[in-house]
Formats: sequence, structure tokens, C-alpha cells
Amino acid sequence: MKIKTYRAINMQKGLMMVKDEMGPQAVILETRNVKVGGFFGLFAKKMVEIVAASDYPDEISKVHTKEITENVTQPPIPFTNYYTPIFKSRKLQVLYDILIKNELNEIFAASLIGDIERELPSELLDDEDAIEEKLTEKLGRSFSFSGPINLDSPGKVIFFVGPTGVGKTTTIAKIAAFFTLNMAKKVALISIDTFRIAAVEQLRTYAEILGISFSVVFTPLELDRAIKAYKDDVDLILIDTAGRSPKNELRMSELKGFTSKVYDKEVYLVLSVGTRYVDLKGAVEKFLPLNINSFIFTKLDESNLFFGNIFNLVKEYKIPVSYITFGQNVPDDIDIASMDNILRRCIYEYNWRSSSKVTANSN
Ligand SMILES: Nc1nc2c(ncn2[C@@H]2O[C@H](COP(=O)(O)OP(=O)(O)OP(=O)(O)O)[C@@H](O)[C@H]2O)c(=O)[nH]1
Ligand SMILES: [Mg+2]
Repeated sequence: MKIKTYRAINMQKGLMMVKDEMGPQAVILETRNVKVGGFFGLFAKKMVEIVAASDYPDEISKVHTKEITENVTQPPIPFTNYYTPIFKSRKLQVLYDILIKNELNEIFAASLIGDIERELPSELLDDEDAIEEKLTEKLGRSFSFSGPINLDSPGKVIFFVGPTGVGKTTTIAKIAAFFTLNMAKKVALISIDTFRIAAVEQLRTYAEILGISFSVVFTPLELDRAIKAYKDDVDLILIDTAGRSPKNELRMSELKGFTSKVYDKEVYLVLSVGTRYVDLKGAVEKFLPLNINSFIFTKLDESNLFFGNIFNLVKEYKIPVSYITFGQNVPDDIDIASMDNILRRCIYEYNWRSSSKVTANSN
């Protein structure tokens, strides 16, 4: 039998640590509040301490053996029973844990899974497909989706803006390739990213590969001329902008100088989902004055615990999502955003079915 003591800032986090390291069958032997650090009792940090056991003989969860329970202040409790909230099925419990790891608000996640539990007939409480369908439907109510780009007027103009390195240029190349190769539409690319030669060359290379028009412009006036020149000739004009650190006010106002001169346009804010939530929010706040029409979430392949970022941002700003991207491959690693494919990439594909398997195997 293995016994280990864990310390965490709260019970929830502590239980997560136990469960991650020892597995769902771990038994909680003792919990207590402790103070850590400080001087002479001052400035000490309050923490919880959890003593947990794994690889125990079967009887341990039924009988408190002397040897193990000498210091035990409460009877050993199987982890899943101790855990709050408690759901009727193992699958719902696993899903709840995944949502929490994805940093969804605990109360919201509990009520979401609670609703699913109530609404599903009891024989479907462990059915992954039925649970996924319900979750997709429920979370979908908080989202709106605007993709794919609607070619409702000729020469539609779209600006791609966002912090540095989030994948603006790569995403433009993916979208340009889709409309050129799959939809047989005429696309033109314009770069106003004139700060770095390499950035211009990156887009020029994509334009050459696709055999489509490409221009570089340095001023809002030149941009206006370039758009007028393309407008009647192409279906779609995609404009690449230099990555702006949202902290750089001067560059932000330069960018506004470009976008505000173009009347008939859309502005897509490109955001990498692995970014810390506070930084994502900071970026949205800075780019909002450009009148953002939609979010593009990139790099969904790089991490799988970011659903909370997407959900919170969409709920807070009520901006629709147009595309998601999940890799460096042009043109393949992009999808039109929908609730189903966001959840598939964040939860269903990476954690949920495999976690269920791990849980099932560990039985
Ligand atoms: N893993 C992953 N990498 C991506 C994705 N999209 C873009 N990238 C990579 O991210 C890096 C930056 O991409 P760019 O398209 O140059 O980003 P950008 O926003 O145009 O960057 P700046 O112009 O410098 O602001 C490149 O290495 C891309 O291949 C994605 O969905 N997943
Ligand atoms: Mg770029």
C-alpha cells in the first residue's frame, strides 16, 4: 500500500492532485487545515493537507485496520464518494473533472452536468454519445458562430488582427487556399505588415503558391487604392496586419488608421487559445475599438485544457466565432467553428473518451 500526504491551496485542488497521481480508487485517510511558512505564526499561508492511500487491500475501504488507521481522524472514503459534487455515473464524474481542469467555473460545471444527469434516462447516464450530444447542445446556447466567410458582396474585405505570433498569416493562407482551391473563387491578399520584410515575404510566398494577387501597402491611402483596384475583380480580399502587442498604443492607433478608412469590411480577431485568460481579455479589450466581427481561435492542437478560455471569452464579449485552427499545415488544419468541433478538439477527442478508458482500465 502507498500512503502519501498532499498539500494544496484548497480541497478541490488537493483532491485533483490525489486523483491525478493515485487514480480514482485512492482512499482519503485524513484531511486537515495547516499553516505553511511565515515567521512566528505571522504571514503563514493557509493550506489543506490530505493524506491518501492507493494500492490498498480491498478490505481497507470497508474496515479500518489498526495499522493504517492509527492517526486517522475520519473513516477511509473511496475518492469518488468523497468528491463533491457527486454524480450518478462514472462518465458524468469524469466529464465534470475534465470541465474543471479546463477551468470552467465549478458551480457552472456542476449545474451543467447536473442538468444532463436529470435530463438523460438512467440507462444513458454512461453513454458517451448521449452525454456529448447534451453537452454540445447546452454549451452551444452560450455561443454564436459566424463562419464560413459569406461572399455576399463582390470583393469582400476582411482584416485579420491580433497579438504577435498567434497565427494570423498562416490562417489567411489556409482560408485563401480553401476559397481558391475548393470553391474556385478569386482571392487577393494584401499585407500592411510592413514592419518586417520576412512577414511580407511569408504572405507573398503563399500568394505565389496559390497563383493569386498580392500587394503590399504602406499607408491607408495606398490600401484604399489597392482595395478599389481589386474590388470588381475578385470575390475576397484578405488583409494581413502586423502582430500588435496590445500594450503598444502607437501601433494600435496606426492599425485603426488603416481599418477605419475602409467602410465595407469585416475585422476578425485572431487569438491563440493557449494564452492565459487575463492576457486574452487584455487583447480583446485593446482590439475591440476596431469593431471586431468574429473571433478565430488558433492552436487548439497545442494544449487541451483551454476550453474555459474560449467559453469565458465568448460569453463575456458575445462575439461570434468563425474559424478554429489546430496545426501548422496549410491548408488542412482549419475548420469552420461549431460547438461540436470545438468540444471535439478540446474535450471529446483528447481527454474524454481516453480518460474514460483509463478509468475503466484502472478498475
Ligand atoms: N501548433 C499550431 N501552430 C500554428 C497554428 N497556426 C499558426 N501556427 C504557427 O504559429 C507560428 C506563427 O504563425 P504566423 O501565422 O506567422 O503568426 P502571425 O500572427 O502572423 O505572427 P506575426 O505576424 O509575427 O504577428 C508559425 O510557426 C505557425 O506555423 C496552429 O493552429 N497550431
Ligand atoms: Mg504575420
